[in-house]
Amino acid sequence: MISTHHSVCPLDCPDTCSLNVTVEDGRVTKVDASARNPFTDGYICAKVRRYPEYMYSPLRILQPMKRTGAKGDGEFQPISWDAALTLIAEKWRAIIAQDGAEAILPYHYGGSSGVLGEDAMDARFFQRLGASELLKTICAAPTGAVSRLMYGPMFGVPLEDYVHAKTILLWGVNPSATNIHLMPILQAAQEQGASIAVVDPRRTATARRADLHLAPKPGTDVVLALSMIHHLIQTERVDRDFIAEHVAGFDALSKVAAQYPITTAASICDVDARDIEALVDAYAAASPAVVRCGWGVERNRNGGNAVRAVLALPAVAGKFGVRGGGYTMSLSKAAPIDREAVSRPDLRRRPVRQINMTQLGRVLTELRDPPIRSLFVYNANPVAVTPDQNRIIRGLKRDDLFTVVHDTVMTDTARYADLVLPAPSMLEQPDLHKAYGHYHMQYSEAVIAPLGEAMSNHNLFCTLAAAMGFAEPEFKVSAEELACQAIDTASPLWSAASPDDLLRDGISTPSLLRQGVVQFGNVFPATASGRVELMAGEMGPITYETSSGKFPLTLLSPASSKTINSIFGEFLLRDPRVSLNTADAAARGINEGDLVRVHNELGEVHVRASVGDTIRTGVASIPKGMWCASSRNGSSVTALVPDHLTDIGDGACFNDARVEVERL
Ligand SMILES: Nc1nc2c(c(=O)[nH]1)N[C@H]1C(S)=C(S)[C@@H](COP(=O)(O)OP(=O)(O)OC[C@H]3O[C@@H](n4cnc5c(=O)[nH]c(N)nc54)[C@H](O)[C@@H]3O)O[C@H]1N2
Ligand SMILES: Nc1nc2c(c(=O)[nH]1)N[C@H]1C(S)=C(S)[C@@H](COP(=O)(O)OP(=O)(O)OC[C@H]3O[C@@H](n4cnc5c(=O)[nH]c(N)nc54)[C@H](O)[C@@H]3O)O[C@H]1N2
Ligand code: SF4
Ligand SMILES: [Mo]
Repeated sequence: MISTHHSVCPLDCPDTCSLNVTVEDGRVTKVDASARNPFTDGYICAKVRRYPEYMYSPLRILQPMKRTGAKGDGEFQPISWDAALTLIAEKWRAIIAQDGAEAILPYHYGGSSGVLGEDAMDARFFQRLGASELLKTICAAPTGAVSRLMYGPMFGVPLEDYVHAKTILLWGVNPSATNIHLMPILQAAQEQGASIAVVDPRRTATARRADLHLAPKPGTDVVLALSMIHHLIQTERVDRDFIAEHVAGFDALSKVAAQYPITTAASICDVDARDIEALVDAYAAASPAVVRCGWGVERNRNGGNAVRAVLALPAVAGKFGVRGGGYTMSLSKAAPIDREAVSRPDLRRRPVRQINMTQLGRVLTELRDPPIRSLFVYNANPVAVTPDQNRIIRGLKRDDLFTVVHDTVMTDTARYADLVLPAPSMLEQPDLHKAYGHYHMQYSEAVIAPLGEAMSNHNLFCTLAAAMGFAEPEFKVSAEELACQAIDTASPLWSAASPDDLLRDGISTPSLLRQGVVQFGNVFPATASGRVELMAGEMGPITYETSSGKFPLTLLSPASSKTINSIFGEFLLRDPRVSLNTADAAARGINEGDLVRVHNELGEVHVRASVGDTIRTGVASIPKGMWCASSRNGSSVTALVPDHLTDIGDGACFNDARVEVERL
């Protein structure tokens, strides 16, 4: 029997596509686009079209399993759910009696889940347990902190409205891989005369389409943006009226910007001064002009201040007040979700310590009072995605650490678990979906029942609550009930009559979107002053630190079209390459396809080289999300990534890695 079903892709991608899923005799055979979500109508990415391969892969975890070999060997034997739950409850009771509940650490990043998959029943459970709290800093911490402190935040320009813009500035973002439904909008804008500028050290497919491409040294964006601001001031192209009425901190910002005349910035960023001028001209002259600030900007020690300087541009140049003008960051904060109703922080009985997820290796190997005795990993694959892989592995190998991993497939992290628990794929569970690239809210039912003995996050944490003896009614709600509780019907972005309508129709489009979102037209900063706070105290002074160290190349590890973070890496990114500029490769005697050793003080990764002009000199790049088995030496790119934190927001500095590359 063949049937087709609506679903939604919850993977950590801005697009959150609506899907059409074909099921034949109970088996998913095809995943394709559906017209339900107008933003993503027409097509989906190639990787999710191959989702059935992922669902039915030999690495799929279908039942609970207990470790039999050494940690990391990946040898397990099946056990029953009852036995698994009893084991967890026994271990945790013993740990709590000895060291307290803060010796237990949940490790998760909900990017690849909907609203029900993360910070929902799981949060209720770990708060009630009294476990240490995880600070989710691995992505979007600097952008999130800065946009909140400067703008409150303010609802962003919808990507659909880029078609109205005359200049589009894509800063540290590569939608050709990471936000594919923006690409046709960019093309339509260009056809209507818009000019597109890209700031990226790599010559990405997005950059190749642009009218202007600046390839600064990584980590120098704060200098570049400040020099643009200074040049705008010097050439009297700032909007003094707008600043007087709506901006705080302009004079202080101007003073810092004055340290970076264009010639100084050109030398620090290693770009042509004329290109900076051209960028300022293109931006200043056009209206509407919009800035898409990406996540590539934030992932280095200067990342917070870089985002701050980039987000200052529209305020200084007076680019607000017109449809298609202003800035866009993540749109998900605007979603009509009542976070507290979902996660119930009131279930926590006493304050607990907070632990920065970016420094997991350090946490597992150094933290005391109490040390982490049990790690519960779900919605995350830290061995593959978190800085300082070798240190994380050293921590995971500790004999006195009880590690549980709940995942869909046997990841690089799951191999180190004492207990592995089976999670359903995205097509085997209901979820409520907000997006960070559009404003539509969506809901999806399970398309098929969970494979094997897989248990959704929601059901698992309800079950664990029962196993730990938590009697509160908060642990006895169904996923559908929680979805209804989650919706904030008082939000200006909620427009359906009731949550039930969304559960029935599968999509709800906010009426604000139908009217058009206009920054400083119908949406405003949510700061206490109501102004744009360029120098908000919590951000500290504007700083710029140069990158140094004994290794000559900066290693980037941005997203590729092959994976979503590490998801699909096991079969779509089997031969990751390190990209090198032709000059850097020649200086090292490296040719296209050579097997090379990329190394620094933290580790080494053996992969093949890809040589050309798609990356600037002094910079190397390996795609994020590769699995350990995809390199010749069993290490993946995060083995090279240091675990220091960003200037604002305490985020991860993936792109601060410094390496040398040599032929093997
Ligand atoms: N196909 C696919 N799509 C994805 C993802 C994925 O893994 N695969 N991941 C999703 C997630 S979780 C996120 S957060 C987003 C991220 O999506 P993007 O915002 O596009 O972020 P990145 O891929 O990290 O980096 C974007 C670009 O920034 C450049 N860059 C690196 N360092 C610097 C710098 O110092 N300055 C400047 N100006 N540019 C720099 C990189 O070369 C890269 O081309 O994408 C989401 N979409
Ligand atoms: N080198 C490098 N590394 C990076 C970055 C970088 O720029 N460079 N960027 C980072 C970014 S942007 C991000 S957002 C993080 C992402 O970090 P993570 O969110 O940890 O990465 P994912 O690979 O998406 O891992 C999600 C895991 O959850 C599992 N999963 C999926 N559905 C479910 C479910 O329903 N239940 C459970 N229990 N598990 C499920 C998936 O199989 C997968 O193993 O990685 C970061 N890592
Ligand atoms: S990963 Fe992104 S583009 Fe691909 S189907 Fe999911 S939401 Fe759409
Ligand atoms: Mo991310």
